Amino acid sequence: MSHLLQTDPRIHEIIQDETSRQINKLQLIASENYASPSVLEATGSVLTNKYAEGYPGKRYYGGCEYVDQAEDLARERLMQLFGAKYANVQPHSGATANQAVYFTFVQPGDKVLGMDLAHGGHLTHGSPVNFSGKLYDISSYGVSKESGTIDLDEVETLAMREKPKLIIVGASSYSRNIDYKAFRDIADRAGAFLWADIAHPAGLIATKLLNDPIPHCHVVTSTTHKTLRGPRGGIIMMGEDWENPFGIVAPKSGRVKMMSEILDSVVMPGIQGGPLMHVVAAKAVAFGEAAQPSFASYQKQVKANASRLAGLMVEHGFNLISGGTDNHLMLIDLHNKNVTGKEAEHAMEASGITLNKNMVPFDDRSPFVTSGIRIGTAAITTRGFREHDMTFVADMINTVIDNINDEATYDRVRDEVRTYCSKFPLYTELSE
Ligand code: DSN
Repeated sequence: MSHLLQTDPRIHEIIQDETSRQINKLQLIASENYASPSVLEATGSVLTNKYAEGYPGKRYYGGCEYVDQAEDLARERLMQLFGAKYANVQPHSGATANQAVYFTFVQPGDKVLGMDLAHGGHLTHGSPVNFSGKLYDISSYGVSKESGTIDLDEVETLAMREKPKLIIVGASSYSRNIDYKAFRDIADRAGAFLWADIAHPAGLIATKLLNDPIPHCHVVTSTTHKTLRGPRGGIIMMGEDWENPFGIVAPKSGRVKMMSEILDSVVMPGIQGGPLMHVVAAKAVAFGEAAQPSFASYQKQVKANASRLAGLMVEHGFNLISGGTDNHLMLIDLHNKNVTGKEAEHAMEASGITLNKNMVPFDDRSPFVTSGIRIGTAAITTRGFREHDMTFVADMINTVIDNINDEATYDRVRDEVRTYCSKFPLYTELSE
């Protein structure tokens, strides 16, 4: 950072402020984590200078001998981690990885069935404000009002009625284990491809703490920066490679192209140009870290922390959608506390606790207000929080909700949070 301090003190200051924010506040956003110093180092490396359109051994630019090695390592490590036969590590983001799946498996106007964003789905799973909702004929399933869990009967009814070409399974605020095999049975009966988006639980799936989608889905996408704890980015995987069923052949030989070839060409040159090779290298670092025994222990702790925190929140009288959690997150309906998601997010932020407002299933408020909050344990577990620390986390959240609009409470909680966080040093080499 010494160069930046000299050449651009304003940006240097902003980065230092953000570092302090991440260190001194409770980071409970379920889609965030703290990447390791090694991941940060690779992300900030000279690989950012290299253009490498194409794939290893088949680039449109010279000088790719080293970035080729980084991309090969990233792909090999990722396939090993998830037991996949195909991986593409170039998507700049989860949204881009998802776009590649749409462009590979369906045509504009085709029917697609995905989880409703308001019930826990993802923006790119058919929201009307996203390209997915604009380009495709989307039907959405949700959770049961009674149980708060995915209503497989509804999924099956919709699938058999709509006969979508593609079914998407995966969520951004769903706290339960997903039965990918049941989804595959439904997809087979409806004649649909099945695609799992595991952006949120990827780390827990890689360490076998949740059901494995790879054997049951035609294609799997993820981001790399949530529970997987890598740099920001996207990935695409398949458990098997197979000849494409769309009649796409190689121009000269007439050979039927494999799905891997089609997915690769949809990512580049179809959607993206030059891959971000510094990020690809950082993905390789993260996948290497995820293969270590310490990563499995970390994921177990993420899950144990979420489970303990969920239990404590219930004891404090909070209403958890589905009653608890199997993964790293929980979704809380604040109706019984007479607080909106927006008010809660604001109050928490003022108190040194960072989380996000979130729609709850069957919400009667807009996405800008919402009736819920989402809490995740991936980041605080990285910095060393254990189950007994969840008592502090639950008590602080409960205190703020019980004292909404009381600035004195916010000030007191913020001081307590800062003191508590100081017991868990983080990024010591990056702080001033
Ligand atoms: N925006 C990400 C999240 O917060 O879950 C993915 O949808």
